[in-house]
Amino acid sequence: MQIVVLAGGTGGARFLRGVRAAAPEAEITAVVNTGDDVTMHGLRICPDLDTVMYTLGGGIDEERGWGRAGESWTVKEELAAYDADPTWFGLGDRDLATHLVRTRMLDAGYPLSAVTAALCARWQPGVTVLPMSDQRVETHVVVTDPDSGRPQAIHFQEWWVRHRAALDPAAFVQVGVDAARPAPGVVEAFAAADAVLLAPSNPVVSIGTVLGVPGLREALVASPARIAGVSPVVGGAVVRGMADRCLPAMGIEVSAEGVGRHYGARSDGGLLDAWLVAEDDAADVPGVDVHPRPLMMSSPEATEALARAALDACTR
Ligand code: FO1
Repeated sequence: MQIVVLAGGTGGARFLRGVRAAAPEAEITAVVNTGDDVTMHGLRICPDLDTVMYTLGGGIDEERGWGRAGESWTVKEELAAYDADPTWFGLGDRDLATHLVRTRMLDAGYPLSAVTAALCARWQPGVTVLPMSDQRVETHVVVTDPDSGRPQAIHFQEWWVRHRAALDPAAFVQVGVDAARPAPGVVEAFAAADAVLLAPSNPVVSIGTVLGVPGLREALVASPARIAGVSPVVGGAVVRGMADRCLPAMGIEVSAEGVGRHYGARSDGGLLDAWLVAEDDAADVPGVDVHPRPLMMSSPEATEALARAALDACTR
């Protein structure tokens, strides 16, 4: 069985761990958001690719949901001692090795997909981890500058990490997306898929960014597989992350129904054949099979059961 999962960071990575447990014999391909990527201190950092790789490879810090377990912060402290900006972004000592290897390979001319495969050779995630694109796409957030009162665009990481998403986002812009194409293997994976899953990742800055890569959405909806999504919103609130800060900026209601309607019914030009929502969430999404299921990934067993329910919704 060939399964393709569109994923962002922490929620997407945990969901992928459940898919791997639910379908141990399947060939699983993760198509991962790279819009969060950023260059800091001269190093290329790919948060969602790393979160997927570490989570599936057993290196993730489970409590933070990003970065390495058993991390130390000596280099970060030394950088701060030099007042070397940005001091607000946490670069762990172990995590730095990933960025050093990635940056060296990128500088040598390897595409991001090849770099990711090389890094995954160490971590053995058990799924194929593909960046959405080999071309750089960076999410920037348009906010109102507190001093001048004028709109300015800041990198997503500055908005999310430095400002904790407190600055109201007027818009999200994917810088570079027009020149981007799906990474090698992405279109092929959709064409060969028996099931396609949208992880409970941020519908705007994660799933939305992946779908914004020219040609990717077309390849997804042309897949012979059924497409099932998992709501990242439970009971009108996001389970984790900052989707509730992003959805209103796009005019999307912060509800399972709102996100389901945003993705839309595949039969009506949208994405979904099926939509998994929490058992207490009513969601009327015309043209889409809505399945009330336990959505909280509160344990490996619960996560596996959720993944199995999503796969079942694809094989109906
Ligand atoms: N998130 C934070 O809240 N604070 C940080 O200092 C931080 C550093 C960081 C470093 C590497 C990395 O791969 C991820 C990091 N993240 C941090 C998480 C990151 O902002 C998010 O994982 C995604 O970009 C949003 O899903």
